[in-house]
Amino acid sequence: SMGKGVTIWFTGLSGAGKSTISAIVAQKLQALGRNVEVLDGDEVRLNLSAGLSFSKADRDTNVRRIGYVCRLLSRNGVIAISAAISPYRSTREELRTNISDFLEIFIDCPLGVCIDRDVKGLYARALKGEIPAFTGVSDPYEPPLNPDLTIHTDSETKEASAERVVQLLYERGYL
Ligand code: GGZ
Repeated sequence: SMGKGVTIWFTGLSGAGKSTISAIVAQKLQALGRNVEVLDGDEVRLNLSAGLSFSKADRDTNVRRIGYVCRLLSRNGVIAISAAISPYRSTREELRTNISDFLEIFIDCPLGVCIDRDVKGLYARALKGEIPAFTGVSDPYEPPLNPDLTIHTDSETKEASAERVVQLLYERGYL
């Protein structure tokens, strides 16, 4: 149903928990009767951004495409959630400028913890040099300097993290 739309922009390393938190937040918001769409980095790269690489230029293109879709959705009352690494600070800042209702949420998890988790085995491969330009290993990640919220997935439960996101939406008048 209708309500004020907003773009929730998660940013963080591979394996930090962006997809997990997004899915829980989406479920909670849907339970409140809101229309929600999640644009997951992984999923987007199979569809909207099929064929893009992990060069800086292609990552920026990917992030701008996701931002464009989020803008269209959120200006029409949808809560649009992005869960892409989006490693570059200035590209994220560009989105904040272009999207009128925009919340940047840092999914902060130490690289060592992401490496230990290594859910998909990508870090092991990246550390062996088998995946070039892997974020955090051989490619940059620029953490936000002034995010609307920081989530520490190594020290709080995913339920508590998701609840803090919902709380932020209440505080900012989107719920
Ligand atoms: C980072 C990579 C790379 C490289 C493949 N660097 O944890 P995942 O597997 O499922 O999610 C990661 C995903 C990152 O794509 P994004 O679209 O979110 O990145 S960006 O915002 O920078 O455009 C990871 C996988 O793709 N993956 N190669 N080199 N992550």
